[in-house]
Amino acid sequence: MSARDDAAAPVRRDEFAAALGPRPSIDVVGSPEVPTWPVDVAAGYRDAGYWTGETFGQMLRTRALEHGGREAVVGGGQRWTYDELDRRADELAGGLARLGVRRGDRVVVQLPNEPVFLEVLLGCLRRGAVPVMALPAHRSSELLHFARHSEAVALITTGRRAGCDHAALAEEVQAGAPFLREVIVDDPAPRPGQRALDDLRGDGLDPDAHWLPNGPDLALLQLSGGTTGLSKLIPRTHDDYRYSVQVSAEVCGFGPQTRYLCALPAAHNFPLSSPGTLGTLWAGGTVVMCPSPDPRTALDLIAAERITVTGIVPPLALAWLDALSGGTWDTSSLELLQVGGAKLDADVAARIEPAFGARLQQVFGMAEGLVNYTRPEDSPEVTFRTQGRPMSPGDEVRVVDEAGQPVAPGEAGALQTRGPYTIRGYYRAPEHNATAFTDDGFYVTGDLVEQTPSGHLTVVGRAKEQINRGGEKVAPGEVEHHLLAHPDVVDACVIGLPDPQLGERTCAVLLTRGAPPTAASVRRFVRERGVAAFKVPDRVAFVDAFPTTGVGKVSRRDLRALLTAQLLAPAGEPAHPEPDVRR
Ligand code: OOB
Repeated sequence: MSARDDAAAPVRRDEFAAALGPRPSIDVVGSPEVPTWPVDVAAGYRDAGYWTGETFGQMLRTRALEHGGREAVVGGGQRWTYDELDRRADELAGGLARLGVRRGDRVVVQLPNEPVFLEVLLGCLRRGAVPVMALPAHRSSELLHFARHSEAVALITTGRRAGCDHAALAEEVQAGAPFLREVIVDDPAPRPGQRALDDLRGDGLDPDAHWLPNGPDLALLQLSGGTTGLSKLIPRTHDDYRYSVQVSAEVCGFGPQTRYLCALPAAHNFPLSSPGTLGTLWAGGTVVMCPSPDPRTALDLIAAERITVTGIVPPLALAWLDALSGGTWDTSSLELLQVGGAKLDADVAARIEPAFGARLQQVFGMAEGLVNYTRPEDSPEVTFRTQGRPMSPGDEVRVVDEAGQPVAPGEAGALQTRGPYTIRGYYRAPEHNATAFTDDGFYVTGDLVEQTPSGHLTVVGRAKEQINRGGEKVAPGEVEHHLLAHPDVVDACVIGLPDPQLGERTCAVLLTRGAPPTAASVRRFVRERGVAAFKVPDRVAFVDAFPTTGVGKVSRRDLRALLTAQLLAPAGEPAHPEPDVRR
């Protein structure tokens, strides 16, 4: 019997439950495990019209009814209209239902920048299954964590892409995640024990279509950059995420004429919702999926597809600027270039408009919620030097000192925020939530900012132990955990060092027993533990002892100063004491 026959056989719900053995819990939104907004606050957001109750499944259907024949998504040689995307989402939802994937069940999704990403995402959202938004760069250790922590019942991934065999990766995850019943691969010839995505397509509508999600339900689980440990999962509801998509699209002037190039990994909050692919679909525009953000691929697509807007991180802005200065590309269709995810240098900001012939917009956002944009009416000074202002009138931001008291206007302080699309707690993380959120529900962002009288924010530093590697976030604790598993390593500390391209690069500082291993072997060791390449330390340094703080903790600040001095020291004048910094 083929997998399809098996799935199509009528099964009673009670039989299903018995046949499947242990079932992961269905989350109760609003429980301590899945925190949500207090009832009166939620009512206020509904009264204000922020939350409409419309789900993403409904949003797509409405757009298909309005713009059925218009192009919705392009990429990988395919062009789908709104009608086609809507039909595909229906079929996917139906396929998931036939596999027993219920409303509220978690599904880890790891797909490349191809139209299938939106097909699967919208299929899950229509079914009410909750996608966990993995990036293509994630490897077994991250995927296992997502699957276990969310008790995912399914993993949807691709075949071989960019040198990675995702189906083989999925096999590893399957072996270590007890609730994972289904591994679905976008490949016509799946491995034994896995299922082809095609099996979910083409069998028509969701047989349980009456049992659809509602506005307050969980829509998806975004990923946090993390600080000390593994990524936290970020519970976003249909109500809050759809609102963030809508207000983003409005602030950025998206409409049916918008042609958005999705150049960053599609699952990330920035290209997904700020306004990104979902904002483009909300506005009835066209999404063009860009398989790689390298300048040649992206600039070729901008010209060929008459792209009007795209969003990138600062290192890509530098790479694209460099390419433009050395070659000829037609960027005349581009109206808006969004740059965010990490701090954009003001001088680089000033080069964008002349080079691209497009307006620059700075975007300072976070997967937990708050998104700030610079606006068309902002002066060049504000556009170049600030990271924008909050997008919604419902956003509350405060800038506080170490005692939690508001700083004087214009002074630097820690940014805290709450509002109609900023979460009130991470998913299944009550202990962490106790410190990441204040008693009155503000998210402690870990960013140090200055606020202008107009409400614009300039990011001036970070209070959190996170490294921002050109927009990709690295949690030192997560990498240290892998380093400590190395047989020669006694202690490890991962820090960020300044870098002209990426803003920061990672450096693993190690205390070893015996002769230190080579930097290359340490890097290989971390890679082979199954972590995303962007978390593998860029540099490895060895010390005889760590500088410590008054209470005996490793002083990351001193270590950073020491290694930065060493990097900056002219050749032949090593800083003292001399750490052995190797690439
Ligand atoms: C975006 O989201 P995440 O969750 O990957 O990272 C959030 C953190 C912020 O807390 C801040 O530390 C940093 O990334 N960040 C910026 C920045 N944008 C984000 N730091 C300085 N300047 C900026 N423009 O990165 C994200 C989510 C939605 C839209 C845009 C970016």
